[in-house]
Amino acid sequence: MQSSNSRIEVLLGDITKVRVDAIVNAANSSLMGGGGVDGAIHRAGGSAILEECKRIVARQGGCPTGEAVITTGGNLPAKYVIHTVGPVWHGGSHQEEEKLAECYLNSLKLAVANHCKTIAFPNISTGVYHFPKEKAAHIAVRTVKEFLQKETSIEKVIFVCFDAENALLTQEEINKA
Ligand code: AR6
Repeated sequence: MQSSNSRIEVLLGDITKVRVDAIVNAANSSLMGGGGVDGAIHRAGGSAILEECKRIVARQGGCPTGEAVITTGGNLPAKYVIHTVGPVWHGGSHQEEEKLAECYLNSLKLAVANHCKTIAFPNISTGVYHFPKEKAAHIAVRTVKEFLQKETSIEKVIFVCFDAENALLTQEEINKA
């Protein structure tokens, strides 16, 4: 089996352009779209994504922080979008770190349940939600590495970073033993 590190990559760029089985969206609980990567995904993927989000909300209500739901990728090169809701950073004493780890874990579980072999993540919560980037990179990479050690069906996890600082921090975490 390939080591978990060889199945993790960093890419500097736009996640809406990445051809994988599933891309992850840093959404909010309403699932009704927003700014940042959420806005970019809905713009590029078209109305089919929002229509499916509306059906999910009608069924279960919104998506709580740390949880994830899956929709079509619409017009995106990715087959699916996994929408997860990151924590807003409130100083670190409101379970922000646990919730961020749950985002990655629940997204990966949903990917496996939907037979996805390749998945791309943005740097969840590090934009509008102001989670410190270094801490977020540590949690993201640790959670993915631990998951890949147990789950062999995922062939590739790509961290698609929109800024050089996140790309560097994420790569540094991957390089750690
Ligand atoms: N591809 C990859 N990463 C991107 C892209 C893109 N096209 N666009 C932005 N990023 P944010 P959050 C990066 O603010 O902090 C939304 O309004 C961005 O540089 O998108 O989890 C939602 O609706 C940053 O590193 O998400 C929520 O209300 C990362 O994606 C709220 O923002 C996350 O930044 C969620 O806030």
